[in-house]
Amino acid sequence: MKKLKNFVPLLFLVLVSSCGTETEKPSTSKVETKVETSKIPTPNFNADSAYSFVKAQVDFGPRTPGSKAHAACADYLSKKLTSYGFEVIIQNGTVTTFDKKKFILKNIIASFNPNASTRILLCSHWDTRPFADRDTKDKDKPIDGANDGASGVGVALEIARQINKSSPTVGIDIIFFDIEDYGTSGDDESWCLGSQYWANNLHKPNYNAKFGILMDMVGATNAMFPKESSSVEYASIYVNKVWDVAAKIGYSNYFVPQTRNFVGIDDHIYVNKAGIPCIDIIEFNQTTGGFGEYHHTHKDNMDVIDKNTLKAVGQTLLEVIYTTSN
Ligand code: AHN
Ligand code: ZN
Repeated sequence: MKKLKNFVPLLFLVLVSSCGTETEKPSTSKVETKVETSKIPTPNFNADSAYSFVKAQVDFGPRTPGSKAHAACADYLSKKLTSYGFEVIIQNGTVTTFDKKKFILKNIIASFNPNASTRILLCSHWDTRPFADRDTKDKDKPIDGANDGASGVGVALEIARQINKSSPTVGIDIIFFDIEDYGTSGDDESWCLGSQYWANNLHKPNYNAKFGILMDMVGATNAMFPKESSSVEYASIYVNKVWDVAAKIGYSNYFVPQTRNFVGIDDHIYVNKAGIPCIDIIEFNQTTGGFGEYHHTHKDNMDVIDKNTLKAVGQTLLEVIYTTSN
């Protein structure tokens, strides 16, 4: 009897402790698996597809304000985004260019997961410069704008295609700004008419996004994207986030971790003025100390577009999107 009395609590203790370890272990590993499976894997950015989206725009001809190609391309972009599950609106507004011409601009604005409160804004301009003022010949003719315009839009369309196949937890907005490239040097406000119009007339009252990423000239061979100085000034945490992600997935040869002061004016300035921290991924050319040789010349055609560069930018942005949580 005495022996049994001593034995019972001992047995009880053994049972309790073994029970404890048995229930603890599976529950810990259950939590771990749950965390792992709840992370949506980052899709694989398809550079062939992005390239075809760049080419489709160039095939319309130069998308200069007021042209048939411009109208047809607006229709194409809005239909593409709709087909990828985005709610699309076209913001129309009348603007006057530096040479006193009036145009009705079309900002193409698309939302995925429209009810998600944490949102990432991707943007690019989709118009083409109507003159090749940095060329030596045919300066008054419009350019193809394969890199300056079509490349950023092409990357954004491929991102749209991928997120439609596997929805991220955050909401995504895409804005293709119009009439960015009808400016004249020395007059900062003559550029970026679409983004200026949007900043003064938000498409939704109190529209907000956690941060924005502008893509400008993101398709040329061996492009280098140093950190652009206005982006660092306005939104350094997001510059560092994007460049760190690029380094982590092996693209620091494109996303060079140095700051360069070389842009001055671009659509991200007006997105920042609208209260959304926005960075600019824009090519810096070491030889010219500014834009690439093709910039605002007839060389800005499909020959400058390189799938490896589209891939580096697109995969980095997909990784940013799928590692941002609500
Ligand atoms: C200026 O040339 C002043 N800003 C560059 C904005 C731009 C034009 N990006 C592409 N084309
Ligand atoms: Zn330009």
